[in-house]
Amino acid sequence: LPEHLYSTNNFPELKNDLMLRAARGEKTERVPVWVMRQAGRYLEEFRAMRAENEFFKVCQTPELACEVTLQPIRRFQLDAAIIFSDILVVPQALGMTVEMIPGKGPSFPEPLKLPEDLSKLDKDVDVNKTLGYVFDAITLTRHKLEGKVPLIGFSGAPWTLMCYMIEGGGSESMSKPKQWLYKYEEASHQLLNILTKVIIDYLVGQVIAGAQLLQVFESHAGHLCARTFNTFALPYLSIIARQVEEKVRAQGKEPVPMIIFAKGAHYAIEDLAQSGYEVVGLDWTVNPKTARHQTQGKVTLQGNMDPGALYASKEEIRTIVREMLEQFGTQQHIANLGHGIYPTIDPDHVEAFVDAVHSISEEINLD
Ligand code: 1CP
Repeated sequence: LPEHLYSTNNFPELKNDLMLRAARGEKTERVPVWVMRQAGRYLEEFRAMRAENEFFKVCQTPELACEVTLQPIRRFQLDAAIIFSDILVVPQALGMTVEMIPGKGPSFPEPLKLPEDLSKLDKDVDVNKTLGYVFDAITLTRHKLEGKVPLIGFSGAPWTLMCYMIEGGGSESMSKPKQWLYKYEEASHQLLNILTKVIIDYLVGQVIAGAQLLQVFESHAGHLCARTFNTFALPYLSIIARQVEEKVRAQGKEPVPMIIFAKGAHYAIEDLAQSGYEVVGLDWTVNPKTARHQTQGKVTLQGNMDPGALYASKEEIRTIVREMLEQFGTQQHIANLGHGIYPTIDPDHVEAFVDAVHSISEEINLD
């Protein structure tokens, strides 16, 4: 590929800044919309790509990751792209093996079992060496997007990554990492600190590479309670927001808006609104009006249609979107699903969702 596509100095001018304005709490003429897991298995062009390439090979090859990132942008009037990668590239950077098993999901052949296993991690990872492929994918994608929409970078949050590193994969209960919280409190904090450090470097690197917003996925907040969230999740999330901003500035760059999506953290919405993030993502179990009341205009809210609602008819989807937009109000809102899209969703229904957000939010704003 030509050298200039890996240069961070000459990005095309951004033509659609709705997401950025909404994230900063500025006025928008309509509600911006993107979809968690908008690049993924519900798209046939993604499945075709995956049939030819192993999952982490797609992540590790900037041209392939860029292509998959652009697939939903070509189909739908989305207001942001999200770089194609996975939260589990961070445990890989720390030296752990992660495999993606078809039909099952991610699997760690050697998960962490006891506190002494922490010594096996490469604690002083240089993210430019271990995760430079993500930075290259981001830079390339910024060029290929031609300024159409902004590009979101992301990372898993410390507790969520700790879950996978100890549990060894997805789980109903996350009982193994939860045992660590109650049996090995000190080692838990050691691990969370190791993760926080690399996540900060990783997110800063993404901004330097060209990411225009950042989302932190605390996907397993729902396995915690208010007490354990306040001890093992929230302090690290706050440090990440603060230090990413500071370190981006120290490198002579403008900080970007940050989104925290803590799935299942309905008990922590007030605290999350004061944790240093511009945007708080809500899962579909949260009542938008309650969240507005709890956050008092301090942050922009993102979400939160039930991903299952995409199984409804297109007419019904419009009705559900209208109700959602009326509940949120059309300012300080970024429309999204309340979690990732399921692989069995019809792409035409995604289009119906996106188009409904556009037309209905514009209509409400004109009233
Ligand atoms: O074979 C395949 O193609 C696997 C499916 C798949 C995809 C498309 C996985 C495995 N990861 C991804 C991409 C991905 N993962 C993105 C891409 C960008 C986009 O949104 O379009 C993102 C942002 C993620 C983030 C991610 N990975 C999260 C956080 C979001 C969430 O869903 O809460 C989590 C928890 C993961 C772990 C993971 N990776 C893949 C799966 C199936 C899982 C979940 C495992 C589990 O807990 O059961």
